[in-house]
Amino acid sequence: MADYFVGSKEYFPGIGKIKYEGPKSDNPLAFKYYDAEKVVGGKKMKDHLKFAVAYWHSFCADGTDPFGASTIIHPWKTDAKTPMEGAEHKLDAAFEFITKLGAEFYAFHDRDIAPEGETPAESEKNLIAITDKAKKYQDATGVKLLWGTANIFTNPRFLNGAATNPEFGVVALAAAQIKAAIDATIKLGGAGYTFWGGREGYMSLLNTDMKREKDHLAKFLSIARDYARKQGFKGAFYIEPKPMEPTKHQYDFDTETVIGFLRYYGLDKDFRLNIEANHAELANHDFAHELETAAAAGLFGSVDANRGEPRNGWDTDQFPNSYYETAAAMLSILKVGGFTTGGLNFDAKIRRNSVDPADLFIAHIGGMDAFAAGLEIANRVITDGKIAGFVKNRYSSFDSGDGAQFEKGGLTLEALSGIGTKAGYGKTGLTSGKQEYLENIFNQYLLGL
Ligand code: XUL
Ligand code: CO
Repeated sequence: MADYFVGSKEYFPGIGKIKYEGPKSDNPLAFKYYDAEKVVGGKKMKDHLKFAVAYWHSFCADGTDPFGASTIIHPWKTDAKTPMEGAEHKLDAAFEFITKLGAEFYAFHDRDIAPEGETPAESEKNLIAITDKAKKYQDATGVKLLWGTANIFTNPRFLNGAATNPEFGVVALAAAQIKAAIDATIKLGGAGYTFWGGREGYMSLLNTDMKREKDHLAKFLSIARDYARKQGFKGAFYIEPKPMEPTKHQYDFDTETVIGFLRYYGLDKDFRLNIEANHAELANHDFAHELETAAAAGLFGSVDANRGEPRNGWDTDQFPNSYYETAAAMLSILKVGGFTTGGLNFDAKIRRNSVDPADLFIAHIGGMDAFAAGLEIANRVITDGKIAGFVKNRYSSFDSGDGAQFEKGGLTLEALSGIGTKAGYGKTGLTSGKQEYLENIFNQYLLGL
């Protein structure tokens, strides 16, 4: 039996199972660092990293940009007579690609996997038919669904938003999609369900009632949660922050904003964060900053693994390739105990001039290698313990005595001020933060790979 899946037709002929060949390999279709079964820090690489292939970028996006037509030919689209046949071929191509690559998960929007019909009922019927087939393919291959979601931003009816749309009728149509997408996610055993608020924001304050829109968004999320739980969904709900694009301002601006929103509306028991590297950058944050912010709130969930182009102000969704950034991210992820329901979903697309079928493999291989290397580097930082030891010691004055009392809430402002006044100025506070020393240590681990 082949160690990969081929459906009605082989869509990536000439490419077999991608194998680990080590850092010296010059085979572009081999892993240099990602060795799925290798144990790092007590766990296999594949179980740490939980890679997912994003359906929309890999099997739908065709290189179109605001200045040019499509450049990437998808044979699974061109060889189909009807949209449903196209969806079936796309599913074949997706499972062939995912199994050849050796990723264990995938993620999709409803409209990526099945076409919209003439009516909401027909759309739902299409989704049920294709996901029935996806279930069979999952069972046959062992590939799992990291999360499902609904595309409630592409169709023109969502031009003023979905859950935050000023027209009730649009909110109801968004609900029809979300309900069907939740059903599909449950059927496929999805570990999560993601809400990325594509157009849940505003283009102008002059036509916007912000309070009402945010209330509607919270109401929508809470009834979606209630429905899914009633249907037996045990997985995580994710909110994926992004500050802007396509709206001028998106309500889920960044992780800190989402945490405030979830807590204000009492949604923080069920919802966690799906953090995307490129979105972090658009919000003027480091990727690791967003991960640590979610972790500090106990709301870390999953990751959309990609990168931006630092000098471009938009979401370029490129494949991750900075070992420094993946190491910093993996350090934050390991510190919080690793993924539970989440994983590393490649919300990334090949450039429009990457027109060879092999380019899709090469891009994913690079991203998987970057995170595997990041994992090894982060594991060494943790095992060695120098940096963590430094951080622990930096706060040690709160571990006992008056500092510990303060942390416990045992000191009034008068008592605290009394301690400061009695101690006097002296040299208190003139302690080095040792940033360069720590950065140098981090670089030693990076190069010691
Ligand atoms: C858009 C984006 C989405 C979400 C899923 O910027 O990241 O693809 O990940 O809707
Ligand atoms: Co994303």
